[in-house]
Amino acid sequence: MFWQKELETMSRDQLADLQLKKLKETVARCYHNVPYYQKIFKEQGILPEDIRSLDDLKKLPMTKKAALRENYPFKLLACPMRDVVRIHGSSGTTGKPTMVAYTRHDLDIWSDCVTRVVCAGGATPDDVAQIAFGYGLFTGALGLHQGLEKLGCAVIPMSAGNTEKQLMLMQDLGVTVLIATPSYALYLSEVAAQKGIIGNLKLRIGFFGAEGCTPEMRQKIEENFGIIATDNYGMSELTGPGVSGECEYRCGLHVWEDHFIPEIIDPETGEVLPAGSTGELVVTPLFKEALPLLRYRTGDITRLDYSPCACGRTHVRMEKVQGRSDDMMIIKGVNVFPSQIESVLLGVDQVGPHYLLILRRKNFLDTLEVQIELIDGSLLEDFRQLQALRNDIRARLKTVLGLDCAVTLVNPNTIERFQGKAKRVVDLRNQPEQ
Ligand code: DLL
Repeated sequence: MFWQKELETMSRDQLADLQLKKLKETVARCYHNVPYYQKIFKEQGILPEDIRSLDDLKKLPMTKKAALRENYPFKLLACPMRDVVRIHGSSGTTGKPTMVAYTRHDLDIWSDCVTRVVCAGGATPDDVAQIAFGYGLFTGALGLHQGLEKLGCAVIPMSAGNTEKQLMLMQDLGVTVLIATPSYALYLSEVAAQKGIIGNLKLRIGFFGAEGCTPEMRQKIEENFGIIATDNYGMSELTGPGVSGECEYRCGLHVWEDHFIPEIIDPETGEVLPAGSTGELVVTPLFKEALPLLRYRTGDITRLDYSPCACGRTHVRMEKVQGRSDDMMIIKGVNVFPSQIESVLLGVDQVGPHYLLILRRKNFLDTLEVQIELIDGSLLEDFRQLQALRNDIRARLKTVLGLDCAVTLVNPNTIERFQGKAKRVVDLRNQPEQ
């Protein structure tokens, strides 16, 4: 189902014309209203009039998260505060959050983008949607909330946590659509199975995002719940969820190109890479009045596929995010993404999907310990089998990563579960040796 069919299926030529028009407006807005950008433009000798084609995008400076931090809270605002109607902030981490602001127009476009995502993934006004993202500064909950409500779903603003109550409402209210991080969805599915209530649920679609999810993890959630799980992507600086989402063919996430221009760059050199290359996603939003950003470096690693999609949408598809460039662990010189490890672990029958990656430094050398829960804890009593399983996992990891890791098998239900974004990497390398 389409939300804005004309816009979602417009020809690539029309799309390019629209992008250029909106890019010129965005650049002018940044130049005239945001001293930070005006200064850079002057230093680099660029004027808004220099943007005559989409190719001229390359002339524009890229923006990093540091710019938002340095201009905390609102020095990058391009409108008077009285025009701002909503404020969100980046989730988690330490220090001051990165604040983002929206005018009424920004909220309107944002919610349309999210409605496109949920329609593409199969939601309809008949659905009852439970939102298990935390409501607050995080854009996930209110973002999906607005989009689903705009579509006409019955939205339950449950927020994160309180797993028992989540499941009770899912059962009692006949919830058909679940919104959560994949890690929390997995946990919910496990608890539902333990309680023997899966058969009572009417769940049919999951909209999972805000963190990565390997195909293996997705399959596990789908099997547990008996649903279709779709992936959607976004980040607060770009607006929140709704930057891209999967259609029914699930062959990449359509980026709403009438509102966002995506590029792929080499994260090391910043050079724009040719179509089809894997690299860091850089996005220029084209509609933001309150906080316009030019060529924002997302830090997320993916690739773009411009080939036509069977659904009829003409907007480019981005591959599932492989990880963040700053997620990448460099261990003994080897580049390792947590998602690679997750794929290996989920291919082993005897272990469950909950794991922890612990990085340590011993004698100036980095080591990686992979802790993973056994499905059957009684295996811990059988030394021989345990050893064989540990060696098997170690060998599989070595084949994929080219790296020797320590594997620790632990009892079921001993590794922490997450209600928001999962934190699976524990980096102890800068702590005294242990
Ligand atoms: O996570 C926005 C969002 C909420 C997207 C709900 C989808 C659903 P932030 O908190 O600013 O915003 O975090 C943005 O989360 O740069 C990615 O690294 C990661 N991320 C978001 N969606 C996905 C996804 C929201 N589908 C950061 N797959 C981004 C992988 C994702 N990573």
